[in-house]
Amino acid sequence: TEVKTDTETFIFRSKFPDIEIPNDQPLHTYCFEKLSEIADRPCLIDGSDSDRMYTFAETHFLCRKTAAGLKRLGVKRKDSIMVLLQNCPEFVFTFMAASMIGAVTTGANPHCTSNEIKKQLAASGARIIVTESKYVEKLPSEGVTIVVIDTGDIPAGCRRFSSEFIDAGGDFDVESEILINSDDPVALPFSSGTTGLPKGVVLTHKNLITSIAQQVDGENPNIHVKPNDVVICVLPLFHIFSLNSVLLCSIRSGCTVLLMKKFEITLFLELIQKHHVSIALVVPPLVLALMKNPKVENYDLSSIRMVHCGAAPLGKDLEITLRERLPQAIFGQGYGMTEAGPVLTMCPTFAKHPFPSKSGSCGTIVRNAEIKIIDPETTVSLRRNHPGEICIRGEEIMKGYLNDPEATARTIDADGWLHTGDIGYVDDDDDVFIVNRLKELIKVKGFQVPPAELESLLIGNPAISDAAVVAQKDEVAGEVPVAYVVRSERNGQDLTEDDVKGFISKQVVFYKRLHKVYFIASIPKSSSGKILRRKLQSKLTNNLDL
Ligand code: 4UW
Repeated sequence: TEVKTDTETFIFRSKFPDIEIPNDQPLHTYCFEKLSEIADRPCLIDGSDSDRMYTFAETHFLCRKTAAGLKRLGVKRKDSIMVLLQNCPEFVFTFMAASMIGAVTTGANPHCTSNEIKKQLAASGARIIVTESKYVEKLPSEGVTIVVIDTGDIPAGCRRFSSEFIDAGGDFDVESEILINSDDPVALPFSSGTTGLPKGVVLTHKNLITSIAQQVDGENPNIHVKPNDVVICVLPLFHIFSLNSVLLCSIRSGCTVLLMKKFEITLFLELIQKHHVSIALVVPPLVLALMKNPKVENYDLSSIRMVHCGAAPLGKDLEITLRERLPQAIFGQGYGMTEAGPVLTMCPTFAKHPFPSKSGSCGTIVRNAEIKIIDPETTVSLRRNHPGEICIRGEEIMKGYLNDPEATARTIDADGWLHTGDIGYVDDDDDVFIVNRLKELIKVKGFQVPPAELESLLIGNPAISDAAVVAQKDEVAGEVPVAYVVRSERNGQDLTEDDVKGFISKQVVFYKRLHKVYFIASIPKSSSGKILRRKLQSKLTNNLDL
């Protein structure tokens, strides 16, 4: 529905009616609300550990034990802890335990380099890290308490998850021990937003409850998850897509989450067949891998009834192939952004009483939220069918960037609108289409690659006097980063493409590596010194000489 207000703002809302959202309680209380009714049902299955199963009662108990353990280690309300793990039950126990004691979890990618992890650690202020022995060498040797989940030998100075949290101490009284305000932070994912370096995104109990409810609550949930559903959790839990839409939405709905450490096609297919997986949440490169691999033919995937894709644009051909291969499944997209808590729009065909969705659309606006589309130049609000910057307002959007009021003010305006940096439009049926990205962010396999981060590393090389990083389209990854580099007159004459690529590879996680380096005489900039990315981007697309 389009409502024209006095100030000439066209506001778009969901085609589903708003619902009551109980967002004035702690996140864990909300997620486990039906615990007593579903205590004996399977909550987690560890697909990487001989399919070990944890019921809802066991999961809740182990979360409480972990909460008691974290408290013994001195973690207090509003403290941060870091989880540096691939998907595993201990990730879930630690996240929920932190919620129970009013602490905030920052999930980090274990593939990141030591420097990247230390930056996130410093920015988040976390003093406790839950990880695996093999990642300990990437961590500082002092000033932090390291808890490892391994059962074998562990590095000196580390504590063991099982003995520290599970086997030791008493239970934790969730109801009475710690007072949590619904505006307290509970998750701290990192995102570069529309510009600059990665920043901590403060998501509160209220934000996450609102977002989960917008997806799975109410008489006609936008995503109809049933208690006997099995949801495959292959996307990494340190990214908000998986944490929120896979894990937390499933716990709230009382269905089973099948955890996978990482995407490996044979195991993925085996697990789907064996556990009758009914819901798969995926990103476009995973769809591509599935559709291209002949092994898919050898497995029975008929249990899949819903495929939910997002985090990057999905090509039309891929969508068609997927629909052909899994004709029994409802296929649709969601559109998320870490700062938006994260879901802005969701496929209406996933609903209990569904609406049809259109190919290429990323769904309809979630309930209890408002979207407006503005002209990026004039900020004037636009009508239906006119592409412009997508802005969203609602109780699900982040409280702000951690310790960065300026970046927060650039992203959330005085009227509470979060500016996404994405270009899209709302059509006559309230379906949302994303057509472009205004912000500098590059998305590689759904992961964020902030150009500013690579540029600052490049400029740190004495053989480079200036640099700019932009996205290049890629069939497999969606986009990949490429660099324009100005050789330094004094030290850079012999600098080669491989030198530059190698210099970056050493310092960043694999998906941030440069795919191509173009040497250039100078970086085009505006009078205020901003890199003219569009100019470089169009040179790249049109293969123009520089
Ligand atoms: N089509 C085109 C899309 C799309 C897209 C995102 O890393 P972030 O900050 O966050 C995410 C979150 C994705 C997500 C979360 C929960 C959920 O249910 C869901 O449904 C599938 C998806 O990706 O990156 C945010 C940026 O990623 C782009 C867009 O530019 C956005 O600002 N993006 N989804 N369907 N582009």
